[in-house]
Amino acid sequence: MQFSEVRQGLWSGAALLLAGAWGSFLVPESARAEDAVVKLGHDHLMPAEVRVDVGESVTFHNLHKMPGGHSVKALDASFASPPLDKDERWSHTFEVPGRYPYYVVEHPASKGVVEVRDPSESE
Ligand SMILES: [Cu+2]
Repeated sequence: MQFSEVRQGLWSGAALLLAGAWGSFLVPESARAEDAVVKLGHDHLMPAEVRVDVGESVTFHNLHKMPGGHSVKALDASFASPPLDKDERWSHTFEVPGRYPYYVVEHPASKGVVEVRDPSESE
C-alpha cells in the first residue's frame, strides 16, 4: 500500500515535471523569437548587414562545416563568438546603439555590420 502511494506520488510528480517542461518549452519559444539571424556560409554572411533595436539580439547561425568552425568578432572586440560547428548558433544581445562592423575570424574578408538603433530616438 505504501509502495503504491509512493508510485502514485512519483507519477504525479512526473506529470507535473512534464507539464512544466511543456510550459517552459512552449512559452519562451515564442517570446524568444529571434530578432535577427545572420547565416554564415563558408566565406560569406547572409545578410551582411542587419538592424536591430537596443535590447534585441542577433543570432549567428553557421551553415558550413569547416575544421575549427566559424566564428565572428567585432572590429572593436565588443563581441566575439566561440567557434561554431555546422548548424550551431550563437546569439549576442546589443545594449548600446551604434554600428558594429564585424568579420568572420577564419575568413577576414567576410565582413558584416550590425546596426543597433535606439527606437526612442527614431521618429
Ligand atoms: Cu569556412
